[in-house]
Amino acid sequence: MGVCSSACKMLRRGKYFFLLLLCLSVLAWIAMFSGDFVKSLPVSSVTTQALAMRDTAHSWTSAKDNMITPTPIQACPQKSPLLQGALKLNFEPTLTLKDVEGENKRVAEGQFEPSYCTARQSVAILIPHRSRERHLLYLLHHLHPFLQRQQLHYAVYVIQQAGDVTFNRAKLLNVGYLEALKDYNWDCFIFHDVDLVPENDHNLYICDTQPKHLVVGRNSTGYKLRYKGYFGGVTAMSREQFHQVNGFSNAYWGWGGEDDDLCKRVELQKMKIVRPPAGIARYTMVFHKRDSGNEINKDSMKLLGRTPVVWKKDGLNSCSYKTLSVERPPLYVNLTVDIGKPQS
Ligand code: UDH
Ligand code: MN
Repeated sequence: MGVCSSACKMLRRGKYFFLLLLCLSVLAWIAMFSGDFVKSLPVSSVTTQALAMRDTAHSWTSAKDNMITPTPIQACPQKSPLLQGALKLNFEPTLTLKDVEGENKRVAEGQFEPSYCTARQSVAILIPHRSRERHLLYLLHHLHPFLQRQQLHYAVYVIQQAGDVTFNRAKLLNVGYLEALKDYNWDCFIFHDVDLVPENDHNLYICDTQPKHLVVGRNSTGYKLRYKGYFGGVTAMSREQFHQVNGFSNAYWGWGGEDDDLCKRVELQKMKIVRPPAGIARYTMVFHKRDSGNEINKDSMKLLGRTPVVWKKDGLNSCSYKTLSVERPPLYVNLTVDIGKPQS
């Protein structure tokens, strides 16, 4: 009996140990296949390709409205794992709109939203435009993948000035801001020349606590800031910042001055323009000559002098225009507007 009892004890202990092992492996198996395990993986450990596969485009009655997307989704990481840094740009003369649409199947009506995480900001890109179709094509070709790698919820708006009256970049951008807000309560606005293509996707198209100037350098100026205080080309302002300065002046017809005027408005509000590092905020400007209908504005100095006096009543709150059409092809919202003509 003495011999048997110690052997039996050993056997019984072995049985309990085996049972414990079995329980542990069942638990581990359940955890492996539950959604929580997948969700708790850091985003950066999911491959780029897998992220791209899970992206979807959303129509205007998007995920947020009709709850198509399963919730909750985690906020996108501070730094997107999809960024590539310096980019190789290409300007193929044979590129067509169909090609660019084919490359961006997940963009619908100019809009995109990542489905694997909640974008940190919703951003409207506003492009003033008239008769620069080739430049627009090159910009769309580069900008859509660039913005998707930044994991933004965004939409691209092209604001077309109808007719052949002198061009007014600033007023078109005011119109873009007002019209885009009818679609969605965008957090951030990027005011974007059609011919400037960003060279590095670390140049983030998001808004800061201060107005942000994104073009420190461009190929055509030897990658140097054009002049101290320059605030043109591509700028980012939050919905509130732009509202606070009453937007752009509507009074600048022709080339020049409207960006300096916006800079003055920002300074009058005691805001401070910030810029990303020069090595990142680099652009290629597609070569072009001065457009007819956008001659140098000879009144710009005079107008700049009166900015502190008139800014409160010349801007978003006095921007009168007529929307002629709103089209929504796959890659952008196409607004055609009659913005009137210079007073004289
Ligand atoms: N724009 C148009 N159509 C026009 C005029 C202007 O779409 O007819 C828009 C477009 O978004 C453009 C922006 O307004 O990028 C600014 O105009 P711009 O590109 O003509 O201004 P920039 O300062 O050039 O680049 C000024 C004249 C260049 C002369 C070059 C001679 N060396
Ligand atoms: Mn230009």
